[in-house]
Amino acid sequence: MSFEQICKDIKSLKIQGAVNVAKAGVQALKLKNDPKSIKKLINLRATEPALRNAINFCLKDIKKNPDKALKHFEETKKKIIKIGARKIHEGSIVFTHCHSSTVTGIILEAAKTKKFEVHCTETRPRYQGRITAKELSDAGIPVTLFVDSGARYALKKADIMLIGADAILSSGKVANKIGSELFAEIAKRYDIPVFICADAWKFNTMTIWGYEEKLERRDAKEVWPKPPKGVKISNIAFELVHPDLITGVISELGVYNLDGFIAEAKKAYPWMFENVP
Ligand code: RUB
Repeated sequence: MSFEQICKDIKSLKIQGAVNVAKAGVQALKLKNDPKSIKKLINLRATEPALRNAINFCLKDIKKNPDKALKHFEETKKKIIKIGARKIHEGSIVFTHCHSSTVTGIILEAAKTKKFEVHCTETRPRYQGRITAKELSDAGIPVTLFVDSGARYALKKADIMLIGADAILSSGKVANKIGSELFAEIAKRYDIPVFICADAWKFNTMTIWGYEEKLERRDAKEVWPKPPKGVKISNIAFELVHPDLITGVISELGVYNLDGFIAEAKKAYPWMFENVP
């Protein structure tokens, strides 16, 4: 695939989910790594520190590091999946939102030895919940898809909420698909543990230095192609989940609360913390 095609597929969400976006970004970087192309890659989607961290890592040694970065994502995914699968118990109901390859990986792994159900929300406006529902149902896992506003019904009987992450900030807040905090609040009300399942390269170290993680705003036409004149449309792709709502982060470094996760990330990937502005 060409550099331009990869960029187009990331922008249009044909390639979606933070890890897939980061991996595709690394493939694109292998094709073109001049400053203009790097800038283009980094700005394809806001709220994607895994992509930015992967690019920074690759630029340290452009010959060797792109393959190392791809290997990183493969190996960490395996670890996260193993750890995460232990959190799913026989006979339980797992709630998830949107499509996170990390979460579906965990669910597929758990389904090798346990029987349980999945409730997922459709994820307006781009319906990534359907990708989740199809992937899991194709694997023989019982799945029920709910409209987003049916999340309370979906969560009421759930035992665990597993969601992915696009960005983890120094404040402990986690950016994930719009709706994530709303649903985490409902989960808290019913005492359902909420786990963030994420590769530690999703930590935005620049937030330590006061920079903000921008939340992507997408085209209004995704929500309503031809709205009546005068109707304003908000199409914010992500929202920040408050750390109070998060039981733990399941990453390749283990299961930790947000502070523990950040401390472990610092030990494991010191290079990520080197960019002091
Ligand atoms: C996808 C989304 C996912 C995270 C994590 O949003 O919010 O939960 O990216 O995914 P979009 P993964 O469809 O807008 O990219 O675990 O695969 O990195």
